Amino acid sequence: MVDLSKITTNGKAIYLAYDHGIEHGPVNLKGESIDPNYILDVAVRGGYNAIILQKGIAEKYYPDYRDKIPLIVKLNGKTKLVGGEPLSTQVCSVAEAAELGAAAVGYAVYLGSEHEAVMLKEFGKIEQEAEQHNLAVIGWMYPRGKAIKDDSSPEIVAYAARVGLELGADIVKIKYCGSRECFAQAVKAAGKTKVVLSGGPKVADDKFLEVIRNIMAAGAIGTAVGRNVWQKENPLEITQKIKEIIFK
Ligand code: FBP
Repeated sequence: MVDLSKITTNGKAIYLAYDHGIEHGPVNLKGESIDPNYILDVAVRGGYNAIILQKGIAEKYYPDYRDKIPLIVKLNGKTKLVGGEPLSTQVCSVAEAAELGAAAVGYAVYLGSEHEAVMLKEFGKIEQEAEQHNLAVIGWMYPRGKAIKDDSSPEIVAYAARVGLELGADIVKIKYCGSRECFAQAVKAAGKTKVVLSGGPKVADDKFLEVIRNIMAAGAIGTAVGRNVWQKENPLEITQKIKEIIFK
């Protein structure tokens, strides 16, 4: 198994996700969060285990931060401008990510989409190449598309986690399914693949921190969230609160 020590602390992790510019467009990057330097500063000052970027931002901004924080490059992406069944294909190779200084690569699979097979195939290839470069692979395992009635039901979230294990992901990034108990089932389904939480739209601090308490009690290793940190008035304050739960 790949060594995750570069992107974990005592087996636990807090990652800052910032690949939203492509997924959601700048509408979600309100105020200072439009500036990649602002986010990278939050990540460094907040003591994050890694920052998650697409290759364009990594190329232009990460060189100044290379010694300060590990990088996770998200290898595929899609805009929200296309209708129909979700398909996100590779826009960056594993070799390019390694060249950019990545410690790990990420890839989203929209399970249940009519295009699922395309993403599963790419994921398999990425796994193989990442092993050659000694990089960890993080699977954004997101059930989505018209076949998926409820993308955060306990069954579907556990299914997504399990697919990550079956595909060889080192870490899966999954949505919350509503309770500590059901998340524990997803962690169990993921087996030796580690589990991190994917955040979602901004919610009140108390609600968000309760979710983090639940996923950690369920056996997750941490979080890979974006909006619930950098859309907050004080991203460093919420970061501290999240870290107190993850690393306690
Ligand atoms: P958030 O914590 O802001 O939800 O970020 C996690 C993430 O997976 C990002 O990496 C990605 O850009 C975004 O969510 C995708 O959002 P959506 O679920 O709306 O496609």
